[in-house]
Amino acid sequence: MAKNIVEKVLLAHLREGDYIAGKEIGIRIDQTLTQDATGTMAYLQFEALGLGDVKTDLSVSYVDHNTVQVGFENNDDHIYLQSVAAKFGVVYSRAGNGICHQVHLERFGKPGTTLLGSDSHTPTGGGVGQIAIGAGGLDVAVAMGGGLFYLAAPKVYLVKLSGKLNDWVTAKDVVLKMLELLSTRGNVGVMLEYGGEGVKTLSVPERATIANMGAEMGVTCSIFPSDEITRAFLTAQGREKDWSELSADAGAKYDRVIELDLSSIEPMAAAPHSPGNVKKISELEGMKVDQVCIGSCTNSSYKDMMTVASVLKGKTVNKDTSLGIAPGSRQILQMLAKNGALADMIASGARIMESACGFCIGNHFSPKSGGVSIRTSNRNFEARSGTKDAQVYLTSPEAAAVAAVTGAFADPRKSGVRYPRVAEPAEYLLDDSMFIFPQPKGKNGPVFRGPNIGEPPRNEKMPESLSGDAMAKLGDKITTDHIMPAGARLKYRSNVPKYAEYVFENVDPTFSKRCLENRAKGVQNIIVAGESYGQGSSREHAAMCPMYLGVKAVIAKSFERIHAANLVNFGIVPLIFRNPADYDAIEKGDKLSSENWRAAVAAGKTVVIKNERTGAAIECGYSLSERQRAIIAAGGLLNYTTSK
Ligand code: MIC
Ligand code: SF4
Repeated sequence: MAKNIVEKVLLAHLREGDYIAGKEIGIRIDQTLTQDATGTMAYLQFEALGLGDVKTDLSVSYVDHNTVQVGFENNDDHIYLQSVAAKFGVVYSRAGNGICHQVHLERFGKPGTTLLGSDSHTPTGGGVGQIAIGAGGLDVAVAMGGGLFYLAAPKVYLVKLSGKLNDWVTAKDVVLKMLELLSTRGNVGVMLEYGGEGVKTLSVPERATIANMGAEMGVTCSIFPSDEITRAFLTAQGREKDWSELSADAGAKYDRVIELDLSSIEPMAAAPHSPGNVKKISELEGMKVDQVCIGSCTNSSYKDMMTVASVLKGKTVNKDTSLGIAPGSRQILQMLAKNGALADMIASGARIMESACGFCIGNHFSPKSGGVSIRTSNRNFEARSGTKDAQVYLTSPEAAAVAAVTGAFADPRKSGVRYPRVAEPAEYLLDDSMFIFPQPKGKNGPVFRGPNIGEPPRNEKMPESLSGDAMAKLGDKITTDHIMPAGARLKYRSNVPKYAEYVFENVDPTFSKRCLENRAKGVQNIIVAGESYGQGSSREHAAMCPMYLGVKAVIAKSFERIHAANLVNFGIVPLIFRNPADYDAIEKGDKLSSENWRAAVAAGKTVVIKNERTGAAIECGYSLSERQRAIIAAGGLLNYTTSK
């Protein structure tokens, strides 16, 4: 039978289950990646699982998220990661080598393979024809140990591209257009497959930009065919041997087909505070801009940087605007340094930042109070930049560079600047000296653990009954940045009791303290939320820290995929209102209870929650496989896996 690309790759990796849309399947994972902010916990859990050396074809540990090294904690984490990588056979990418997704695309991504990463933008690998999926650190730890990764067999949407992008219109605008079409919610369980004649006009880094921001739509991943353009990219990276062809069979079936004419797209921007709040740049023209940040795993490729350099050449950044640029990898930074583009950037007044996540995760470069910041990254959630009332817009590097010079939003097509046509290089600069490849056994020293590095926490077994307080009543689209802020708090990622103090810091600063008081009294904690709870990051701390605070259930109208899986992994039950209107039947502070909920979940039955204040009986369901229900009963995946 004719197969689409997703089916081809998934069926080749299928090890458990029947491939029927919506049913759980277990797939083999060929490659894994971790980054430092999720990685310390992932490797601590990997150690706790006691599975010995990694069993994948390739596992890479990147240090890219938190490289500011304020205080000892950060650097201690890096040394831990380096020593644990050496011990278990993981490649270590040192701080300064670049952002995990960009570097992985350059040096390791391989068409037709599966990649699981403890970061929600792992799907960037779809640009080179990988089924690349973001997951919590514990899922990645299990995959490193040779365990399967479980997901629902997806629905596949074909995005059929035609035409060609006009000058100044970019891959970022394509994906912003996709966000306008699909929005940031309601796409759980979907994989996007890009096809059509228009694909041939897009380079691998452009495809990667598009695949990267599928994460913002909540799709599991996005994948492009592997064709002659892919071959040329891999050849330029000195890896032609990694190339293989990957295309859909004629007559392949899809659950939905979305037609998109590239020539009809205009320069776009995502307005505050959601990547789905898409506008045309022409609607924003003239708005003053205080800050511009160019980089991140979405838009920091060689072409992105060369285009920006050429817009900036011979000009000075507007006096009221501050410009920061972070090239995505050391490969790119070295190329810019050699060909003079870096000198053009510096001469314009741009502040060159490390090749790391930096500004994107709110680690530095926070805008002024109420400031307008244009960023080429993928998320503009409230407070993520480190400034709660900042107004963050997401655009292409082209539009961002033009705004840095003019000091205001400007349609780049009307900027008067000649469009810089940058070709993909025939050869990239190859220098793998900032990777530490694992040595043969017996050559590795002990694992280093600084004082900030604690034990990975475990949950207790699921209690027989639920009886607790609704500690928070939240609206729709609560992101993991709302639940567990990163930025300045990042350095506590390996210290859960400390990090847990900041749960919902920007939403309800008393949440953590109140939960701990309840926990001490033996009262359970419950979170109530609206639609699409847990959008955004894969950070499992958004489940792990609430677990530490004694949260037993989250009742929401709907959940996003990675966060729901993380809740299960830490033994918190993601309950879904059977009738969304019941959301109104609970208020913050209400006492909620459910006798025998453990038995109900074990049997796959409806959980009935009683509101003690009103007497209302609220029916809740869940979207959990039998395996997941067993994990919850055991109090999380760590308990479940070690007991097996
Ligand atoms: C993000 O972009 O939100 C992050 C920071 O990369 C996260 C991972 C993390 O919180 O460490 C993600 O996307 O998964
Ligand atoms: Fe890093 Fe930002 Fe990409 Fe997350 S989205 S991996 S913080 S660059």
